[in-house]
Amino acid sequence: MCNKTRLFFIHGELMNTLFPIEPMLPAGFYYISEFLSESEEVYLVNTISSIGLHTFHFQGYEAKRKVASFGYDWSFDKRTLSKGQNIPPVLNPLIDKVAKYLTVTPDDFKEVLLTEYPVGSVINWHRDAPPFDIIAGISLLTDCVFKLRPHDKKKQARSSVISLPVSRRSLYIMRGESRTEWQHSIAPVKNIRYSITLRTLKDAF
Ligand SMILES: O=C(O)CCC(=O)C(=O)O
Repeated sequence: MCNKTRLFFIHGELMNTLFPIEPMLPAGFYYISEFLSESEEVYLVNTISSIGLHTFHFQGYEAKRKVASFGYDWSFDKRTLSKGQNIPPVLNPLIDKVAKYLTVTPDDFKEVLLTEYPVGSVINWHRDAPPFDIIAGISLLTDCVFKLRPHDKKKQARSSVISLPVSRRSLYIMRGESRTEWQHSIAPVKNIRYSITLRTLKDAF
């Protein structure tokens, strides 16, 4: 279920070493530290600050985090996918960079979600929305603890939780088993954190 080998990228190539490391990550989960330069981070933080985010609501509950969604938006309440506002062109340099890294086309990213986590806020355990395929997450402003646990309740135990330190300016990728068989959450953040989540759509949607 887990990659028992170390995964890292050299010049965009995914490499495996023979040496197991902790934490072991679910299959399909990749983490790339320092994906962005400091100046790219400043550009994106200024961009997000200039875009109006709104409080996230879920089943009548108001979360502390704020969001803005562009492209296709999944409503967790209605369980429907709808076309929202166009993706702002100011985000194109980031989308191009992530697309190049993953060898997909920029247009494959059909949703961009901007999220602001105020101090102490979280995202609770969940699997990503069903219509999406590849999830690419960029972290800005502060580090966080990104947690993964099996989706199957029978496999959930304290010992099955993986806690991965995720640094500002990093990129994580979730696809395959890490999307379907695992849930993820983010522990309360110590400082304000922004994230940018890029999503491709499954062929069926
Ligand atoms: O902020 C993040 O990196 C996680 C975002 C996430 O899990 C979500 O929007 O469903």
